[in-house]
Amino acid sequence: WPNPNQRFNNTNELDFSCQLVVGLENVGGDRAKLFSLVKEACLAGVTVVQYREKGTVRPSFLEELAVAKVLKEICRKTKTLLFIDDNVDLAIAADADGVHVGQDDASVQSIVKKAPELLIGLSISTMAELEASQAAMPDLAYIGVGPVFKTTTKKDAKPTIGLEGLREIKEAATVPVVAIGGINEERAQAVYQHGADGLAVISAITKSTNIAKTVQRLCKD
Ligand code: TZP
Ligand code: MG
Repeated sequence: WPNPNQRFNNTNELDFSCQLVVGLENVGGDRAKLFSLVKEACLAGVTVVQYREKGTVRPSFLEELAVAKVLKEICRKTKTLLFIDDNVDLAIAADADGVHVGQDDASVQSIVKKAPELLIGLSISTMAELEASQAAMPDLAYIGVGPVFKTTTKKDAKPTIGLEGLREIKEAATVPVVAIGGINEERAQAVYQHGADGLAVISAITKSTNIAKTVQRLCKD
């Protein structure tokens, strides 16, 4: 893959194979639990952590910044990439590695202009969205594709695309494809077999009773 960003001069450092997406709402608002969970997941081999606050009660910018800075410190120790969902200013302030945006968030062009050092991930749910995003591809580190399966974690999730939808998007994609939505240990193999370069999960890890084992089973080696 071409290196979308000068921050990392070695493209081998960019491993988008195994992403934990998580925020306080996924751990009952418990900061200590969030930090211990992320630490355990990083030690177990997660390659990207995406800090995502989407709860009905949104923490303030400063609260999110305090959390993000701790996450950055945890990720730094295991050389895990830290992405921030949506919030470019937070990603800059926390010195995160990247930002993940959806179709309705800041445009890729505006992020590149504002923070050229940030890696960018973009959510794609349909072939039409992929086609509409062609101009942005050279600036993207990866695309998050899904929901592949039904998810109960994201309330406003788009319709599921299934494994065949994933394969169709993968075949047309020119950047790494990270599958998301309802992925668990049992489904991970099928997701890779349908072309995914990596996967991203919330509940498979946040609800796991054995994070090390779960990450081993989820993540391609
Ligand atoms: N985007 C598409 S589905 C989803 C997001 C953030 C939620 C994934 O959560 P889970 O628990 O892995 O299905
Ligand atoms: Mg978003």
